[in-house]
Amino acid sequence: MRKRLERHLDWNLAKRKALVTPEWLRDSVAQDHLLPCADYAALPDLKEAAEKHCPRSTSQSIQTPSYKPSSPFPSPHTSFIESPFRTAHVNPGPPAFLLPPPVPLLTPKLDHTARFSCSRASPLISVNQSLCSAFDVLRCSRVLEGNERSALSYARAIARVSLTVNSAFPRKITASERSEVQKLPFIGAKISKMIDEYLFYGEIAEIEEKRKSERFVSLSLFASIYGIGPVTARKLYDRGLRTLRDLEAYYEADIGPAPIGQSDSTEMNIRIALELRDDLVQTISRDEVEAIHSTILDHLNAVEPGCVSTLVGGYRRGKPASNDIDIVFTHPNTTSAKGLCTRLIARLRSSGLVTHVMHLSSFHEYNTLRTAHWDSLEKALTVYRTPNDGQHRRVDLICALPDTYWTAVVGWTGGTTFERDLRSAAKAIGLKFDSSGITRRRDSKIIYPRSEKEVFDIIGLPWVDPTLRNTDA
Ligand code: TTP
Ligand code: MG
Repeated sequence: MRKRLERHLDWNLAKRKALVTPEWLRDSVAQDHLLPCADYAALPDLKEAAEKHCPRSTSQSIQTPSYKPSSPFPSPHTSFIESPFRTAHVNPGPPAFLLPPPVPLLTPKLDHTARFSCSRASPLISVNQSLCSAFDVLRCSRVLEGNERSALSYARAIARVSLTVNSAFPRKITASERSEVQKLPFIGAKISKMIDEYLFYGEIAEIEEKRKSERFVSLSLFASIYGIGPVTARKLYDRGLRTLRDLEAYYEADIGPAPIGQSDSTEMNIRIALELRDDLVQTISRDEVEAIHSTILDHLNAVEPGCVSTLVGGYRRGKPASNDIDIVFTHPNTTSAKGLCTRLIARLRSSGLVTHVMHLSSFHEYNTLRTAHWDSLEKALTVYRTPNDGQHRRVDLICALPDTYWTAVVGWTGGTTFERDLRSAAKAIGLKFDSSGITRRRDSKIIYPRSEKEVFDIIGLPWVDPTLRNTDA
């Protein structure tokens, strides 16, 4: 109804657009070209406007791939870049098996009460965001203190309360719903009590105290430096260090000047991270993520034409700003894919785009005698320097073999609890999932999914769009 529409959109603006129903998009995708809009006008009064302003079909079709897992590799191709809130993102030509899955235009209804978070829909901003952020203080504190078990409880509670209670749609937890929440898996007595306290007072005393505690503040600060984990953070604290200044003094005294190029020791990485801290603490906008991805791809395709890549990590989950940039890439030809990361790094370094390589690991062959996967991904954790303004950014480059491309994409998209639950869900049906493949436990048979959707199918999970994998606070 016009009245209803006008609650959201000015009528004059509506008349300047082609306002159509979702069927237009669905049918256009199905027919692989942009259909005329008039028949899909959102309101009869807007039919004329829809016709007038309809985007015209160009010679380039919609580029939604037809999904043919067993197709051979056709032509070489450019990369595909994620659009923020969609899954399919294809430029012409990738080999069919490396194309993303057809986009489910409507995400199938996911069960908010499912045990594993990888079967639930976890949007970027939770309806219970401040409660999640509060629990995250305790989760971080437990990680910093080396109490993994307790940290896991809070991580699970966050993933649980982040979306909803026992209802069809995400809803803010209210006093009337607390008993429903408290029945959910992973919401034990202590967390229940905290939820009560939060509902009553709007905050949780233990968490507010923790936020202010000197130990928590210092440990968090130390652990924010790349290379400093909880154990080192505690050691530094025990030596009497409290501030960034203390840290700088300590590492400068102990280690000497920062090296250029690849650093092999953790201490060197810490030294570099401290030196570049002002740049590295800045978050990276989506535009910048895309620009850096695009530059790296140009270099990648110069090294080996025909590569494909996906921007993964928080960017893919729709985060407006990321702490680092994670890129998974491969080449359809296994031989060309091997060693690609090392070759790319050599090129990026000689062009001055990569200033430091914090870690570089090469492929390991899969050993069938082991039930655990060897890491068959080639990884470079780097510092990238933007050519325009010389800002340093953390960029993780993950090169997969074509067979492990989709498990790598799923494994590096996150979030952390989503990934953990994905492994648990796989284990529950006798499989082992990690970024470098899926193994059947009983006979170590390796299964290589031919698409991201197939990863979910094999593990028996419903498809969850990347933007709904934000299980962490
Ligand atoms: P991160 O880059 O650490 O986190 P993020 O991208 O979700 O958020 P941000 O960068 O903004 O802080 O990790 C991305 C994903 O990659 C995450 O799901 C975990 C996975 N991962 C690994 O599998 N191995 C690793 O060594 C790291 C660092 C991440
Ligand atoms: Mg990241």
